[in-house]
Amino acid sequence: IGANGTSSSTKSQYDPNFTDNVIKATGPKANKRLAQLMPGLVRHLHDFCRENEVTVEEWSQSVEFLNECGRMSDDKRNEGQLFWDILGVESLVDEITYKVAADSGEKPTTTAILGPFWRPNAPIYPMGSSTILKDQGGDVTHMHGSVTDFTTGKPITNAEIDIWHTAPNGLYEQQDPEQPDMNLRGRFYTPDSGDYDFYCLRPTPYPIPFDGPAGKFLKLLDRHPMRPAHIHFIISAKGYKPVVTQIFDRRDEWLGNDSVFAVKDSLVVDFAPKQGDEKAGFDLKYDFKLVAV
Ligand code: MBD
Ligand code: FE
Repeated sequence: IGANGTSSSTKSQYDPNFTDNVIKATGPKANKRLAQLMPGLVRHLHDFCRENEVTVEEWSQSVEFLNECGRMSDDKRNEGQLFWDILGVESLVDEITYKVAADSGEKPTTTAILGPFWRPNAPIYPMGSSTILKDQGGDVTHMHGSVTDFTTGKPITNAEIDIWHTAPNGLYEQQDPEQPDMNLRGRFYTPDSGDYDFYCLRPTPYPIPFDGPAGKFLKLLDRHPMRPAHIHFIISAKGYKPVVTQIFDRRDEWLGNDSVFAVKDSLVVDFAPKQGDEKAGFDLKYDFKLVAV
């Protein structure tokens, strides 16, 4: 039985004009983008409810779910974002927003989702320093490479590399009272050579926070909350499109099974054992390639 009114017994509940009336309620001075989005949004939502015969009881649960997400969120917890993440929506809009036209051969650095744990104003460190503010174990890694212009291949000077990742206990610094403020975060600026290097940790796979509504949702879907080990970056430079991205450890067991669907092949990297560096047991080379605006 559908919106086309073919079922005589339910016709009145499925007035074919109902959805159009809601869409037509938008006024002539409406926000342009919203006015463009509303017809599709209302049509999909209404069709969804009709097709699934959503009840008042179920709809109330969805209201409560959204309210719970809001109540749970503050500057350290972004439950709304987590919810969209487990539905793959942040990954989808990331790709829609940042996809690059050129699809053959070598590509500029691919984007990946920001996630809920970036913080502004991470400490600025000189090249070669470490983001590790407290010894909590883990595999110290010397990460290095270059930031170049994808088209010309020329080094980019004064590019900002903003990095953040979890501690070996699987927690970001703001989730964990035992970690110093801004632990495992930092910003680095490239010199004329465009080269960078710093010390960080080989990341650990970890569960997205699952003690809230997003976690309940995962459980109801018989899904796990794990993300493969990853390091987050924002690479930005004057005259270039900023790249929000993540890199992933090829050895990670969750690589093909990310709870927020963010893994892309070109972002999978190899941590190599490193000899002769008393500070680091692993070496990681990764080159960032930016596209001019
Ligand atoms: C994370 O650490 C993350 O990076 C993303 C994208 C979503 C949830 C938790
Ligand atoms: Fe993350």
